[in-house]
Amino acid sequence: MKNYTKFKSSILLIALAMSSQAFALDDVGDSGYTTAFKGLDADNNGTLTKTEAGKEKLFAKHFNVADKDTDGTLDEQEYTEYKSNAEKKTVKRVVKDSVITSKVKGSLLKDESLKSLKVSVKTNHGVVLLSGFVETEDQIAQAGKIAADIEGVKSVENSLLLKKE
Ligand SMILES: [Ca+2]
Ligand SMILES: [Ca+2]
Repeated sequence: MKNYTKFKSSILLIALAMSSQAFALDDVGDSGYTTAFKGLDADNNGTLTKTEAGKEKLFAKHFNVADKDTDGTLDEQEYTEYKSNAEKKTVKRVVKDSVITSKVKGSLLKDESLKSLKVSVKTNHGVVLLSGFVETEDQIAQAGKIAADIEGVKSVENSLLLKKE
């Protein structure tokens, strides 16, 4: 039985990794950037001012970082480089978060005192949120400890509650 659970969670991990990979390849194609760049370049002069680029949230926040040669405008290369890096980072983070969620779920299932309980696990930026109902204070603490021990976990928000009799 134990082996079966282990097997199941590895399959899940592989499936997750594969679907995220496909998503990454689809999403980070080059063709979209030129279209988006032209869409922002309101006066059609081939560069983006802070106001033009600022229509995208990413550049409203990080215009100065994206403007590598600090000439006060973004050319298409600066725009594409910054945006594709930011998108890759997002994809990586989402993959990391799903891997953490799977690992936490897997470890909770392996724990004798917790495996029969329905604990919901969510991960956002490495922060794991545990929620659901358990039977004892020990189970709350144990689930929190298990989650905190998983590689890549920054912190645990333990919102587990005791079941009312
Ligand atoms: Ca322009
Ligand atoms: Ca520039």
